[in-house]
Amino acid sequence: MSKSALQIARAAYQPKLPKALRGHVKVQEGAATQSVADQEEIKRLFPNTYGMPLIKFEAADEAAQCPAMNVGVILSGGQAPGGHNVISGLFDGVKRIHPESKLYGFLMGPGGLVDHKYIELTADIIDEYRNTGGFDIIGSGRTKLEKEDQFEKGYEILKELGIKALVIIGGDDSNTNACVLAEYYAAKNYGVQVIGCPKTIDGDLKNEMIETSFGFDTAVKTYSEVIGNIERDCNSARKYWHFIKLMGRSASHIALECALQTQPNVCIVSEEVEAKDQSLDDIVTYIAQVVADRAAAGNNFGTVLIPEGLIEFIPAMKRLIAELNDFLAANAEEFAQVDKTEQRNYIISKLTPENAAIYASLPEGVARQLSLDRDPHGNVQVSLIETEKLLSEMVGNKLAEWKKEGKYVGKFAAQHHFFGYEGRCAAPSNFDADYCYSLGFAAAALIANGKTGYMSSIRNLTAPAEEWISGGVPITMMMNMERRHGEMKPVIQKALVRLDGAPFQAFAAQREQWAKETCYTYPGPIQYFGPTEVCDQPTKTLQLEHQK
Ligand code: FBP
Repeated sequence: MSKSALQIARAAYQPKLPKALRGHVKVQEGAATQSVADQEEIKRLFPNTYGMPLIKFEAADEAAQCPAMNVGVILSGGQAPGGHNVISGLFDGVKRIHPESKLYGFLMGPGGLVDHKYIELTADIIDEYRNTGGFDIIGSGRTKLEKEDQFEKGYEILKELGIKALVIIGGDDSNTNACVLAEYYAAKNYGVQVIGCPKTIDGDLKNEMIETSFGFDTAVKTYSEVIGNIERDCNSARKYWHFIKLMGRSASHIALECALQTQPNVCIVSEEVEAKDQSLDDIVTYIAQVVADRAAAGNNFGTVLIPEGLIEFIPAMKRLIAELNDFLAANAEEFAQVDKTEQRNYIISKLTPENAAIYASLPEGVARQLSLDRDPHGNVQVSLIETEKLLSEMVGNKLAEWKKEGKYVGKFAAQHHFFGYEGRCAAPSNFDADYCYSLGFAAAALIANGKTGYMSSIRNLTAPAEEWISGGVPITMMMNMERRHGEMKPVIQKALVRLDGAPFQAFAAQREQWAKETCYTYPGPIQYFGPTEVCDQPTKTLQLEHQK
């Protein structure tokens, strides 16, 4: 396989570990935990894994005696930079515990466990993937592990390979699966532990104990580089408005972090739209006003950041999508029989009058996208909805009206971009390379200490890596009950952007100035070698959240 100069140099990078994981490790157990909400219900559903204590690792003088152990690993859901380092940290961790330990990778996501598709991850394979982006070492997939027959099929292969523990590297949905599986194997006394790892570029798997999900750092830095480049082009040519949609299925963390890094003229934050009960027209009017004000000052250019999940946060749209989700889950077969040209009318005829009216008012393309297949977790595939085009078209229409009324004089020409896949497999930043390697290493220590139903956790992330705190958090602690596929299910609570949080407050304090003036900042590409202030900085979100 031919390699770039950076790949070769980067292969030699030794990720930094917290001090407690550098030598022998001992466990310190904290207080018992409870779920963030719906305690009684979660406790009833997870009798074996509810209420376990928080775990913190500390340096020990002597090695604990631990036999060789076979461990399995699964990459689940969307790619996120650093996944390969979680696996290499896990590999090095289990080998350090006992050199005869083995690591097996299940192929193409949780489906690999059910279908018994796997490879043994040997040192040669691991060395090829250290510090690289992507999930291609074993591939990923979105199969939802939720049925007993899947758990049993999985157990067959785990037993055959003598696997003591399974590590599931995934987002909120996949870690929910990990917890359900941990509970099931514990209830059956199968002797298989399950450990989760917090992955998602979306940054919405976080709480007091999980400060950030891995991959967010690299993805936002990759997008911010390109947004900065576009801003510089925009400020040079002075003739375009760039509408940039940014990935992040639900929460706006990515858009907000990119705004803090690049200071665009507009950034929409979905959580604010919801809190202020804004309509699509309110958002369009706000953007059009910024365009008109800049035009009045002679600036017919600008940049607008739009979070991918926006549509679902506009309250009226949210009500529509919720009804559509339930309706399509219950009537999937009947809907599939309806002729494509009739689907729109069919849906309109089935919805409540309020939602039918909104659905009917949507442009054809957006309406169609809302009725497309859900992902296996029941989510609308928001990355397919072209919100950037929808908004720029509606802004253009509003400006045309204002022009007739004499309220706007200027030119409006739009360019559209969608950044998502461009960042999901980028070579991990030093932060993600170190964080992920440490997460993998901590997962190995949790396994060696017999833990199940835990998520690997590394905290104190704005400090230098050696001061990071490693341990484990019971997954049930992060759970609540939510409506999915028309039924109430236990799931990990998603962390949305908090409007009273420091990152949003910092943005809100500056956005008026960014709208009027041209305050762009240009972060440039991720640097892997060089001064620590250039190479090792965590995101602004993390820095602001830690500035208490
Ligand atoms: P995860 O939640 O699995 O990490 O995936 C996040 C994400 O990158 C979202 O930002 C995006 O909406 C989605 O995946 C797209 O996934 P796919 O390419 O499978 O449609």
